[in-house]
Amino acid sequence: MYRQMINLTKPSILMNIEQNQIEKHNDSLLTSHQRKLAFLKEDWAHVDLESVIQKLVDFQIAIPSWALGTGGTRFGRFAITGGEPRTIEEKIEDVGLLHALNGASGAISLHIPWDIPQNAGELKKLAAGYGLKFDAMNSNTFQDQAGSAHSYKFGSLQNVNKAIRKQAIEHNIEVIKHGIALGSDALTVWLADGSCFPGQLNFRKAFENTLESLQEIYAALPEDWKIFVEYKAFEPNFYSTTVGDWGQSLLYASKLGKKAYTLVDLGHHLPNANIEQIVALLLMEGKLGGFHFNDSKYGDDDLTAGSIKPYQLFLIFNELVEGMDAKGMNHAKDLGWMIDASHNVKDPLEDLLQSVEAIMIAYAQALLVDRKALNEAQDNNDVAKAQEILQNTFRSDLRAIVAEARLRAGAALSPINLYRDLAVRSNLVNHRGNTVATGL
Ligand code: LRH
Ligand code: MN
Repeated sequence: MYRQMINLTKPSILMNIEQNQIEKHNDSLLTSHQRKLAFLKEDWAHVDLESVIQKLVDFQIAIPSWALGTGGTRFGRFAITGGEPRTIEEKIEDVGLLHALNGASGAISLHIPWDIPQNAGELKKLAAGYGLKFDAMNSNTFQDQAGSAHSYKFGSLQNVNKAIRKQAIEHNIEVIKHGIALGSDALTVWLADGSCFPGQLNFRKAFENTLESLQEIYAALPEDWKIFVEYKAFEPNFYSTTVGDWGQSLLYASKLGKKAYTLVDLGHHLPNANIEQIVALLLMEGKLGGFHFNDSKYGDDDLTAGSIKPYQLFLIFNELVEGMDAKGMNHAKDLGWMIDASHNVKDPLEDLLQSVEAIMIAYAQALLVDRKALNEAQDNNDVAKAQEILQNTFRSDLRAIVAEARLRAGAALSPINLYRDLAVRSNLVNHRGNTVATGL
């Protein structure tokens, strides 16, 4: 059992999930789980399921610190029943809780200044107590901070005003310093920069200012760090975005150097974009850094991963497994796996448990695609056969394999049921009150 139980020593600890509670829960579900698993083992006897399950155990998805409370839109924010984390310590507690339940949420991704660490050493110890590490740090030059000298109304790294660019560069360097103290090894830069009307912006100058600014930030990166350039088609600017698509992000990352990569947020594409093809090409170029998983029907809806387009999520993982194996990459370590979601109508912790489950299922399906047969079908232009191979795996219920990985990691067979059976939310409310978290 690699994960320490949540300890009671810390006064702010409100909710602990004892190992015996997880074991009692698992015991109640074990017979049906083992029956389903035995059925799958028979069905997939031609595959090394043990290595698939081990890959699932090793696969960890970072939880965004800004998505542990209720999200909202410009039209409103309807808080859940309360119990939202008030401090960075309570956010780490909540991610620790998720990790105790599913064994697959072993990292938290912080957003500065929403989560400025006061005592990095203490935080590292607290996080380690839950088996958590600090994933990519996120800077924020899309909101003006109280007391800041300059406004980002007309952009940050692109801004025509050198002093404003300098302020944004210094902020990113500050974020790197926080990350170094926490043991993180990556910086995600998402820029809201762009324009709302034709004529407002000189696109070439905006690109050159942004690149020059990113080069200063890049120069401040420790040798073993990565910088993820996150692209987005629109919002909050609605005519142009200065890092607007994968091509522009790839251009920046290629001009910056070997520590720079692109970051794919699934909700940041124009309608009907073929994201799995984008992923395949960025991976081929060695410039895919990581993901912000979520789902969407229209814009940057930040909905639960796999809740709207589960087949697309599977097709993305299908390209990831094919592309990573082609490069001999380590699935769990060589790319940044993060969720970026916002919860307007669901309990944030339940929503995050569902997102992790959907991602693990898509990964399991991709690991079970018969690559040899698929390559043969592709080489023979046997289109129907190729589709059969993919859809056969997608239509297979592999939940017992994902559950088995949790069981072996010391987590719960059914995280969301245990979350409810232990009345975690009402415990949080009793302890924290009707609190609202910082973040989006
Ligand atoms: C921008 C984004 C970015 C974060 C923000 C919270 O839409 O995806 O990754 O900084 O959401
Ligand atoms: Mn994002």
